[in-house]
Amino acid sequence: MPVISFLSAVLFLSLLPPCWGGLPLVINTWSFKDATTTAWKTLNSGGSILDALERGCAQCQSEQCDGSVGYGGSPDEKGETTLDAMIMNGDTMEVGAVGDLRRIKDAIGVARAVMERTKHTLLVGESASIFAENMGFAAEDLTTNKSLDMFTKWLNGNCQPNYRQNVSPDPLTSCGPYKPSAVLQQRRSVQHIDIHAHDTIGMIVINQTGNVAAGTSTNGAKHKVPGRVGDSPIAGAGAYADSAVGGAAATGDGDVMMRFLPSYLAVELMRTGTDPTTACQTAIKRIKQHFPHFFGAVICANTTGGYGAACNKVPGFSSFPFMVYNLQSTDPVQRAVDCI
Ligand code: SD4
Repeated sequence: MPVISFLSAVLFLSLLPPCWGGLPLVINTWSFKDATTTAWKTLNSGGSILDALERGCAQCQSEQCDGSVGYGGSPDEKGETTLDAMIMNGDTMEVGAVGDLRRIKDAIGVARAVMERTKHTLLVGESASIFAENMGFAAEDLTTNKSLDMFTKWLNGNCQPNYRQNVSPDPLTSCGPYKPSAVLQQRRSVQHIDIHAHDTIGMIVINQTGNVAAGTSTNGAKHKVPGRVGDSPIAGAGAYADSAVGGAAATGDGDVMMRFLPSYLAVELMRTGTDPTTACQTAIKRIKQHFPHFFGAVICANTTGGYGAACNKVPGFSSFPFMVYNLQSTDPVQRAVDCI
């Protein structure tokens, strides 16, 4: 290579942001390394972006990543574990998702079946489970000794904390059954997800030619009201992908975050040329304006291989780890951002 073009190549590389490593790229929330590796290997052995996304998230489901993905975690008020998941194809803008899925372990697999084997986008609850069984997914009990133990301790502690408000008897001291209270408080408080029992997997996969898939899998919020569906299976909230731009995925207080469609907002900002880190920060700041104490983080990546993340600083959560796999290393690398 002539000296001039070598120097200009060096100059070009030095001008690139630090969070850049070209394509392909796999990035996911938290330190779920095996999920990253599985997605990367799937992509590099000829699998599609959807295969990589599905297998990466499925890895976390079977490992029960941090107890908050897959079976046997986050029991609801009745002690049952229910699952939310989604997958989005940024080439076709197709989405498949499941919410409040019961008795089926492979939530991301069912989400993909919704996308590929129906004309719908989101199936929920008991009917989603029946759909899954009909599609060949095994029905199993999602309860484990650990989730049973968590549930029993919660019951013995007067069902604290819980997600009820404006009901009687007082949800701060009782297990119900609840009835609507006579007076409705005007400014209702937010029940935060336990930041020590969090960790939805949100993943973005971008192949060599810039095709993007994004998705999520989670068992949601611990001690949720039965029937609750969080942000993870909602397109634009839990994740979003557009192969013209990039992808984003979110984790945290889903009940709050889903009102702001942070993944959609981040992708739209990147569409206008905003770099991934700033796009993620803006999505977090938008929520923070209204809910300063929400717990949450967003990851973002664009089709040139740039990536970034942001999180909201709250007590006990000042930095957010995420995994990145690209051609710059032979293993997935854990990165972290300081929360804002
Ligand atoms: C939910 N967003 O169901 C998920 C939970 C989560 O970190 O991501 N926790 O609200």
